Amino acid sequence: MAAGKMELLQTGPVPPFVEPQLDEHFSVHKLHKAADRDAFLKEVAPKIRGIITFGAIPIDAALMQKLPQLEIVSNMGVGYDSVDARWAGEHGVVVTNTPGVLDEEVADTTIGLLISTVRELPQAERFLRAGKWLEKPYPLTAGTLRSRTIGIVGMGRIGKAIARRIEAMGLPVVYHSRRPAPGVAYRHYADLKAMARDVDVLILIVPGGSETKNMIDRDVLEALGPNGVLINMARGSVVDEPALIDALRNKKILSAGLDVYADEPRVPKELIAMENVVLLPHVGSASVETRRAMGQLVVDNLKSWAAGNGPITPVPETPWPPVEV
Ligand code: 8YV
Repeated sequence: MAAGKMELLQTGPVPPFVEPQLDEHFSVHKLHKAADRDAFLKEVAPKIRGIITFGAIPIDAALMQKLPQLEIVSNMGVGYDSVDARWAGEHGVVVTNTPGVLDEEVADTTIGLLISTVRELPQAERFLRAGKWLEKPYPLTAGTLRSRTIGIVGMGRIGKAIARRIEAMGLPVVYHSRRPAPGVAYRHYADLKAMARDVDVLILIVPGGSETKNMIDRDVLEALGPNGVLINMARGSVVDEPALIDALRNKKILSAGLDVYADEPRVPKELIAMENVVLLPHVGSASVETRRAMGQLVVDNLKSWAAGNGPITPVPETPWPPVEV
């Protein structure tokens, strides 16, 4: 371990291509590998200047408070709801995420999940593999994308990339967000329930966290209606999961395609038992190419910081250069 390298705390496994770069430039302490995490943390805490995180364990005030030299938290992912960025901002700690490099990949996955869910492609594939096609054709699907209007919840970079694809498929797009997105011509709904009433598909691509927690509740699902399809590419916390299970079970909506869950990687057994859902294991951005680009941005943020050049992609709660209040 060379002296003078910036000391980092790593809180979960990194993709293999990130590891050599981290080891070359930093002295990395792997919390997730420690047998006794409390003892490990106590020992390394005084020298930790940066955290590298993937969302699996919360980077909250309680953890950050234990690290007196902490300067930067670099999150691998565009969503950073597992980091208390507000606390970080108030205590002079910079948080970075990985925007931009995963937009198209996540948008591609969203369209795949949408079509899979509406046209039951995974179910049809299971049918073939089980040898059932020899007996009869796969039943006609109740769902079709034709004649549907798509309501996107969240119109950030990924929301726009999804909307572009849906437009190309010949389907009308509307959206809900707190404020109308500048330069976006699709119809904006300030009221989520009103949009749910008017559309046949809801695609969720909003940040997680307290502001969006359970925003898809029983009322929104009822407004979506018995022909409705829910696609969640955002965070499990955005959906009231028991209400969703109830809506699917009682045919209050037609089907759901989910990439994210409230308590990942644990998926409710009720969902696993259902046929009118398509369940992905949080793979929105999970290709080698995109994860490489995300990993590179994590490393580059930390390298830039260590070189005294500030962060490359700070989150809005921790602007750079810092704004004096
Ligand atoms: C990652 C994501 O799976 O970017 C995000 O917000 O959800 C995903 O791309 C996650 O961050 C773990 O690295």
